[in-house]
Amino acid sequence: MPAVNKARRLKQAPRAPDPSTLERMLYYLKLTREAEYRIERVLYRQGKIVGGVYVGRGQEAIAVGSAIQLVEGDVVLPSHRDFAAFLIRGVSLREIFCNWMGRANGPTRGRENTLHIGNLRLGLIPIISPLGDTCPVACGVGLAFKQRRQQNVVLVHFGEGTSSRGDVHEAMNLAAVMKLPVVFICNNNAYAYSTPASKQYAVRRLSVRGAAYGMPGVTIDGNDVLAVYAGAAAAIGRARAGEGPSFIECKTFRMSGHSAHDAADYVPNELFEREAKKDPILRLEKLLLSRCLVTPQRLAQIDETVRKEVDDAAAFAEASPFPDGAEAVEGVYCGERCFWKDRRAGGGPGRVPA
Ligand SMILES: Cc1ncc(C[n+]2csc(CCOP(=O)(O)OP(=O)(O)O)c2C)c(N)n1
Ligand SMILES: [Mg+2]
Repeated sequence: MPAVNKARRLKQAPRAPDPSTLERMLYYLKLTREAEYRIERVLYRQGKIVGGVYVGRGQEAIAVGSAIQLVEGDVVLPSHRDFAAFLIRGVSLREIFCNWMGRANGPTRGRENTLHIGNLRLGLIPIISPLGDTCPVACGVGLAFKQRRQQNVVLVHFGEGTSSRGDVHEAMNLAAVMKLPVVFICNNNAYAYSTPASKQYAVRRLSVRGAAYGMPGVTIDGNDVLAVYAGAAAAIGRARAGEGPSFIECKTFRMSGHSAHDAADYVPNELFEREAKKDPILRLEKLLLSRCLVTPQRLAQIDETVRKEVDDAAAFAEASPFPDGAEAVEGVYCGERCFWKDRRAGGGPGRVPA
C-alpha cells in the first residue's frame, strides 16, 4: 500500500467525464475486449494458455468507468472480470500476457496464469481465490487510509454470486460502522457459473443491501460507461470526503461462459442476443460519434493502435522463456534469504540471491 500521503494533491473527480476522458475510456474498453479475445479465443484455443481463462466480455464498462477516476494512492481490488482495472492502474499488456502464458518474466514468474497479480505500488491488490475475501481486505486498506488521514479510496469488485457470501456482508457492515472509504461494486452479470440470479437472491435489486448496512445503495446500468462513471464519482467523492462507504450494483451480462472451457449451454440464446444489443463499446462509440467527439477515422485509428498493442504483447510473451523447474520452490517462504524482501530492495525478479 502506498505509504506517502498525497492528500493535499487530491481533488474530487468531476461528475461528467471530459472529451479526453471519454476517448480514454473508449480506448480501454476496446483494448480490454481485444486483449481478452486474443487470450480466450485464440491463445487458449491454440493450447498456448492452459487452465481457467475468465474474461469480462460485455461488462468492461464497469472497471473502466470506475478505475479511470482513481488517483495516486488509491487502491482497487478487481474481480476476475475486471481486466481493465489492471491496465488502467498501469500493469502493462506485456506483463499480463507473460503471466497468462506462464513465462518467467511474468509477475508471478510462471506460477499461475490468471489475473491473480497485484502491485502495491500501483494500488492493485490481486484477486483472492476464495470469492468475497477481497471485501474484508478492502476494509483493511480503507482503515489504513483513515488512520493515516489519507484521502484515498478503495474500490472492490465482486459478482452477484459472491455477494451471497458472509464475508461480503461482514465487510459491508464493518465499513459502514467504521465509515471506511470503500466503494463496494457488485458486477451483477446475471450468472454465477451456471446459477442464474433468480436462484441466487430473492430481492429485486441488490442495491437495497446498501441501506441494510447504513450506506447508500444504487443500481445502475453497468453497460453504460457514463452511468458507471457517474455512480462511481458520487461514491468516490463521498469516500474521499470521509462520509463512508457506498454500494453500487452494476447490471450487466456475462457474454461468455464462466470460463473458456464452458460453452454456457445453460444460458438461453435469446438472452445473449438481447444483451448483445447493449454492448458497452458500441454504445459509447455511437454516443461519441453523435456528439462529434470522434470521427470514424479516429475510431479506426484507435482500433489499429489496440490491435498493434495486443499483437506486440502476445509476440513478446511467446518469445519469453518459461521458468526453470527449480524456481518453483523459490520465494515460497520468507526466511533469511527472502526473494520478496530482496526484490523490494532492488534485487529484481529472478533467483533468490546467495
Ligand atoms: C468461496 C468460493 N466459492 C466458489 C468458488 C469457485 N468460483 C469461482 S468464480 C465462481 C462464480 C462466481 O460468480 P459471481 O460472483 O457471480 O462472479 P462472476 O464469475 O459471475 O463474475 C465460482 C463459484 C470460489 N472461487 N470461491
Ligand atoms: Mg455473476
